[in-house]
Amino acid sequence: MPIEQLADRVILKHPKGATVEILHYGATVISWKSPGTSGGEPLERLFVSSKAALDGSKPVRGGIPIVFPVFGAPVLPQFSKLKQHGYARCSIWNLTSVPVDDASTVSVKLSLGFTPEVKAVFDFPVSLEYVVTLSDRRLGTDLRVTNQSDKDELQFQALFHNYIRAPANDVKISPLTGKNYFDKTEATAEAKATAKLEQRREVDVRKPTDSVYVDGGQAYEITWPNGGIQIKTECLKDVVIWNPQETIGKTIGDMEDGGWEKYVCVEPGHVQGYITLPVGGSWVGRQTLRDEW
Ligand code: TA6
Repeated sequence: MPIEQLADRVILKHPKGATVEILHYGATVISWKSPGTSGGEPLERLFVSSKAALDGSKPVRGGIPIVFPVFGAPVLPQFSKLKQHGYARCSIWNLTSVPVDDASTVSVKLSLGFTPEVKAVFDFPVSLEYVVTLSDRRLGTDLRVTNQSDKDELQFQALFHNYIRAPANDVKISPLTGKNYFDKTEATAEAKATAKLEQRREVDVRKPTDSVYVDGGQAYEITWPNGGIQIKTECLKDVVIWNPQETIGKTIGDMEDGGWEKYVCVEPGHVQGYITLPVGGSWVGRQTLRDEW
């Protein structure tokens, strides 16, 4: 299956019309098009703001940024030099393996080692490998983290910050009933740190939403009239649901006008607590997105 290598990105093309574009910067998936049930012209399934920088000057506002090794602002002292959401989304990754092509899927692998840029902000030898797999109606992303230290454990968080293209005010997300979550839109630190119980059968984002569901599950359905995306996960116990709505959306510099209306972020990850890897240990977190199942 065709693979196109451009200076700043890799493009995979499936014979049934699906395509995926991955920037070397952040290994950010910036486009996934798939034909859906109609089998017609492939549709874009991800949102990228028209004001997003794609030149490596700042993390991409949209697509699938990779959050590693810390979600949000750093708390642990060893992460103190890192910016919000860590370094993976703002480092240049290398294409390390040619596509694996088995007639129904095509995959590429990008890697990020302990480069001088990473060393400058993170004092821990780690290797990251990211495999993106495209089939006719599915997109898979697998992140492998290996602790390359010869003496220390590695603690980290990881998350796929999926910007799902969808009419935000019509979106419903399930199943999250009965799950505990932390509501980051609360005003005080105490309220932010107090778990709430999700009672809705279907979660919506019709008010500003920034919720961290703990042990959210392994599969999520995001539906809206005439559309939907299903996400299945492995080793990603939590899920974050984010949409800023208009008032906060307007304050985001690289958000296009009205951009908040065009997406919902549904972000599987391990972000409540940390994963601990022994010397030489590896961890893989995986998600598969499926269009209009
Ligand atoms: O995952 C949700 C979140 O952490 C929100 O709190 C929100 O601010 C968003 O990510 C975007 O973060 P960014 O650093 O990309 O502006």
